[in-house]
Amino acid sequence: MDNKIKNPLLPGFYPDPSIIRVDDDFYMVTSSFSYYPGVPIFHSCDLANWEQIGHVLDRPSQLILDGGYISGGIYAPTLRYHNGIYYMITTNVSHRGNFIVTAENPAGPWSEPHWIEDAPGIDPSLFWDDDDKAYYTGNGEGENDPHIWMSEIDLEAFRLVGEKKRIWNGSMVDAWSPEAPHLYKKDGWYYLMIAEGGTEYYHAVTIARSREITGKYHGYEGNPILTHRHLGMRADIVNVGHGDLVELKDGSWYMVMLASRPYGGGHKNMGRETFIAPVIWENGWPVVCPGKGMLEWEYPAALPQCAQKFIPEKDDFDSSELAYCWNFLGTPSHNTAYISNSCLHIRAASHPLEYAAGKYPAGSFGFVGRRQQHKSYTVQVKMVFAAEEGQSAGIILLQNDFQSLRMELVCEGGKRKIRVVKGYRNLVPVLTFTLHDKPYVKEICGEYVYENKECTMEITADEQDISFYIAAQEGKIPIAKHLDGGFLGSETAGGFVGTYIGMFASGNGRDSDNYAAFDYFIYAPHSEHR
Ligand code: 6LW
Repeated sequence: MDNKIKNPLLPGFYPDPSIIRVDDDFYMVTSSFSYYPGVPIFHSCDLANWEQIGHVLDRPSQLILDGGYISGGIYAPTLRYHNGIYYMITTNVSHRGNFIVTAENPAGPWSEPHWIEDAPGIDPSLFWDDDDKAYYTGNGEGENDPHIWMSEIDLEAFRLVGEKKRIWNGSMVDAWSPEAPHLYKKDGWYYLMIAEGGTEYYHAVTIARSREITGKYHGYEGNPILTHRHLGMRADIVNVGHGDLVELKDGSWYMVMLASRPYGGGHKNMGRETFIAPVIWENGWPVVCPGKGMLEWEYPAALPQCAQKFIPEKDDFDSSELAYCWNFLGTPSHNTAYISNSCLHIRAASHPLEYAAGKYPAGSFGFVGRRQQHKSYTVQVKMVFAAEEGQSAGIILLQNDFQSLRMELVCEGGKRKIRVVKGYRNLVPVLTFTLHDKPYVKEICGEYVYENKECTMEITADEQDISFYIAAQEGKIPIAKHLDGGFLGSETAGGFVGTYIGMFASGNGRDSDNYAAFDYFIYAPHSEHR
């Protein structure tokens, strides 16, 4: 039976994974930034096959994203379980900082946020000692004073107790961005595992240990325990870091972590994804990827195979609820989108998707999208949109607030047309308008006069070679062919997100009650993940 554990474990933009085992079940969460609902949660019983069981933050009261930007919102969640309760602790960098939600069932419902006052920094984590006392670890604020701190925490009152203690600065004298601290206890030692080097090419996982929970923590002389920084920027897998450990029932260990797959010129269009590696312990320290020293594409099965529900390539929008793979951008409002008659209706809300920058008042984007999970794929949608003057709707490859590629049915000067638009922040000043002090370029890559309201749109991506077509009576018509998708990589875009493939409708600056109706959406990968 082929039940290998394959990397990436969660392909596409799923960074900062955190994992737990509860008896025979594994659960995992990842960051979600300004996408809504937030913090996707997955279940597995064999470590190889994962199924999304919901989102931890699925109500507007749990996830306020107003005023943020795409790489704001929810950072690095930690998932833990103690005495029958599931805890998810994370940071909303756009609203009030660090908070905890709890649940009796990991599929939800999860509680309202319990905000942790006076807890600076990001990447909070929780740990319970044998005496049931709970501890909070987090990273210190500020570029100039990077460190990891800890405090006892009262999880009845959800507040920090006693003094905050600095426990480690990282493994190197000039350690950069010590973050993602997680505590574990094994054989009488407290292990503090962190990420270092920043979340790009120099990313690494390092570890320290202490006999007392509050320290002193001594760094492992063999640090880092995992990195790909020495493989160069064009390696198959880069950015490896930000890990969390899990112990199986049989006493074997694994680490999940984030990493990226650059392609087509070293571009990381899929952002940071979730990977896994086996771990053994030698002389009281973990050895990750024993005998190899780097992540591999697959590992032998850890456990007997469990049934997995495969996500179909085609979504006909037959269910009244959106499938878990779909996200909004920013917190939606009640009328952002709805499903009826097996169609997803998206309101042409005020905000142009041309640039999604700066402010995310609830409901400002008419956008529903899913992650790009493969290097090469075909996407097809069938859409009906009675575009009124200035309005547009269609499909978009959205990297961030400034970088996107879309095909839209637009009404301009009383004429309907289909066009492909490339929007990007240009570092070289060109004749353009200025947004947030940075020049922003909008390039029309192809245009086609189109009187119809109904349109079948297709994107094919052969790695970075991207083409847009519509299906018309005359056959398949190319609107723009062989565009270079490399600018959708997170290394040029900056920030923390990966590319989304979405359906959108926009009033382009003017709010409206007009909806675009999407009959179906097909996402068909051309090959396996790697
Ligand atoms: C996250 C930090 C990081 O909070 O990137 O890779 C930040 N590590 O730990 C955003 O994902």
